[in-house]
Amino acid sequence: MTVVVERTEVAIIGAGPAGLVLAHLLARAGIDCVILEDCSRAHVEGRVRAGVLEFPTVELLRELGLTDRLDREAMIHRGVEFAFGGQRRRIDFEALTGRHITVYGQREVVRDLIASWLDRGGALHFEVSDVVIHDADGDRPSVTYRADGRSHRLDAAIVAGCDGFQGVSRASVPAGALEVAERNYPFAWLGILAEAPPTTEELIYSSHERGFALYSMRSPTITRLYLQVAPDDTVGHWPAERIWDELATRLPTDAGFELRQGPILETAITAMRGFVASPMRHGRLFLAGDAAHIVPPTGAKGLNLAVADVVVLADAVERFLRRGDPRGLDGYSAVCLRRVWRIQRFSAWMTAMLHRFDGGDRFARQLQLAELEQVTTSVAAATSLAEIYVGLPFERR
Ligand code: RFL
Ligand code: PHB
Repeated sequence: MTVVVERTEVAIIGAGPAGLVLAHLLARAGIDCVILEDCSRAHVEGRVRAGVLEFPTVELLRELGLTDRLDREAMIHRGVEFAFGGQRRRIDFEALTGRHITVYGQREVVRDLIASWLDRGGALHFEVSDVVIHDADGDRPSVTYRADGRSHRLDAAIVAGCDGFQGVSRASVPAGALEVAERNYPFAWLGILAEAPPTTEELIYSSHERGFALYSMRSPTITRLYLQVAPDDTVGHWPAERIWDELATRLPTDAGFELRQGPILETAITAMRGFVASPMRHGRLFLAGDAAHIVPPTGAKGLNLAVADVVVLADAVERFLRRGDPRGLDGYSAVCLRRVWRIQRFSAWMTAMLHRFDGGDRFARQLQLAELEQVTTSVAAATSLAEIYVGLPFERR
C-alpha cells in the first residue's frame, strides 16, 4: 500500500481555537505547519459553545489581523451583573480594571480563523481519520492518518495536540506518564440559542433557590441562555415551554428586566467538570487547550485558556526551531499550568458561589449570598473578580 509522505515543522492535530490560533502564530514567525481535523468544515464552524473573549484574547487576534469582522459585529461589554436574593448588582470592569470583555461567538472566531488561514494558503485537512501519533518520545515524531481514501504520513519536528477533550493526543501518552486531577460537579448546564433580541446590555449570572441561570447573547437578535440541570438530565425532558418557564423563574423579575422569548435554534446539555492533565508534554508532543484541561463554563474561560496555552507554545517552538534553544519547550508545561490552576480556582469559585447544591443546608446558602454580597459591594473583592474575568496578561518572553 502506498503512503503519501509529507513533511512540516509542526503537525497540529485539531482545528479548534487552540490549533487555529497556534497555526496563525507559527505562520507569523515563518514556521511551517499543517493542521489535521477529523470533522468537516461545516461541523467545526457550526459548533456553538463559548461566547466571551477576554481582553488579551482580542488583542492577540487584532495583532494577527483577524478582527475585521469582529470589530464590526462583536459586542463590547464593560461589566457584568449578578442577580441574587431579589436584587441585581453590577460589576463595572471598565472602572475597576480599565478593560472590557468582548462577546463574539466561538463559531464566529473559528470561522474567521479558518477563512483567513485558507486565504493565505495555509494547509488544513478536514475529515481525516485514523489519526495516530508515532515516536513522540524521539526527535523525529510523525502523525499518520487517512484522507481521500489514501494513507498519509506527516513527519514533523513537533506535534501539537490541540484536539480537545475527546481527542487522540492525550490518549496516546503512555499510562503513567500523565497525572490527572479531576472534579465532576453534581449538575450540568442546559444551553439554548434563541432567536430573540437581548434586552440587557450585559450578561446576568443569577443565583436562584431553584438553581443557577445565565443570561447571555450572541448578537442584537440572538440570545444565549443557560440553566443548571441535573447531571443526568436529557434535552427530551426540556420542551421549550418548560425552558422558558424555568428561565422566567430564575432570572430577575424586577421591572427593569424583560425576558424576551423566540424560536429556540439549538438546545444542548453540557457536563460540568474541572480536569487537568500534567505535564502538558510528552517528548515532542505538546498538549494545548481542552486536550490538556477543562474548566466548568461558569468563568467563561475554556477558549481563552486554550489561546493562552498556544501563545506560550508558539514562542517556545520558535526559540527551539530557529535558535536551537529548548528552554521554552522545557518550561512550557509549568508556565501554562500556573495560569491553568489560577483559572481552575476562579472557575471553581464562581461555580460554587452561584449554583444550587442539593443537600446543601440553609447555612451553606446564606454563605453563598454573603459571598455575592461581598463581591458586589467591596471594591477589593469586585476588582479581584474583574481582573481575572477580563483576562490575566499572557505570559510572553
Ligand atoms: P476544541 O474546540 O474542542 O477543538 C478540538 C478540535 O480537534 C478536533 N479533533 C480531532 N482532529 C483530528 N483528529 C482527531 N482524532 C481529533 N479529535 C478531535 C475536533 O473536531 C475539534 O475541531 O478544543 P480547543 O481548541 O482546545 O478549544 C477549547 C474550547 O472549545 C472550549 O474550551 C470552550 O468552548 C469552552 N467554553 C467557553 N470558553 C470560553 O472561553 N468562554 C465561554 O464563554 C465558554 N463557554 C464553553 C462555553 C464550552 C461549552 N461547552 C459546550 C463545552 C459554554 C459551553 C456550553
Ligand atoms: C456564553 O455566552 O456562551 C457564556 C457566557 C458566560 C459564561 C459561559 C458561557 O460564563
